[in-house]
Amino acid sequence: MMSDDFVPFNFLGLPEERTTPERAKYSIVPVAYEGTVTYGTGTKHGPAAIIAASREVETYDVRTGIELADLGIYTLPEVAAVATGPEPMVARVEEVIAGELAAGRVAIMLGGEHSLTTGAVRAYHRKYPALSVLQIDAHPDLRDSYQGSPYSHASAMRRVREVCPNVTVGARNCSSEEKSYIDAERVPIFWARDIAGRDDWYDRCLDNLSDDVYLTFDLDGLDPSVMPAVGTPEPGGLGWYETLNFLQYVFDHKKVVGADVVELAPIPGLLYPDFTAAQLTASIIRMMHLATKK
Ligand SMILES: [Mn+2]
Repeated sequence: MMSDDFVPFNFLGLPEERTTPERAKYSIVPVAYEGTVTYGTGTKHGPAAIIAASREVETYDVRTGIELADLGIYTLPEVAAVATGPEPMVARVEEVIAGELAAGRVAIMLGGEHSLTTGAVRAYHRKYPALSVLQIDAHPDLRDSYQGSPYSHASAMRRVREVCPNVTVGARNCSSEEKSYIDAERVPIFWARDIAGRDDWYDRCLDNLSDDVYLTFDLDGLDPSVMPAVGTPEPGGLGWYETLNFLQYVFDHKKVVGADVVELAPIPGLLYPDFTAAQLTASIIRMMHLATKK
């Protein structure tokens, strides 16, 4: 029931008849979970903040002419946190995402902490056995375990690499243990410092990806001037257009089958990071839609 008295709480604030799951091609899966976060907390508030901000995003895009309200985007209710720990939580995410894929929708997960990505990748890998993962992140997240947990946010990619290959873009820092692993396993990492302001690394980066790509976007991959609302705002990250140009190149050359946007930790009273995360999510859906038109 729509009336002027209610603003729908879904991604982009779409009227109910535009968000029915039966007709949707895309689903937004909010997972409000931060079981292993250690420093700046609050990422469990990330999904709701992105959805709240998304209701102010212009659904029409002047550059492409795409009207997002016409695409069929359904927002799931928030996936409840599992209290028994990060491993069952990852399993829960895998189950929910697999259900979306079985229903024929492209699931876009909103986190929540980065450990959740493991569950989403497991579900996508079952549907796309040749999957590879593109990670945008300030950190490689390759610790074998962190503070006793192999399912820590700091171990997200280590678990993902047990499922399929990955490439990391925008990293600035890692531990010595991770560096040893990166060297021994030849993990492809495009460090922020080496790629800043350039595009001559795009093809080398894409050489490390299969045709079916899952994009995991840790918001701390962006520069803190663009995105301060993360647990560890490392200086020297990616700029806004730098990010969009690279992503467009990826969408032009690979089939991006799924994505997540994780680790927003909203700062009370500071709206632009939430809005930036919402715009990034909208841009990813727009690029996915454009790619299917080709
Ligand atoms: Mn991360």
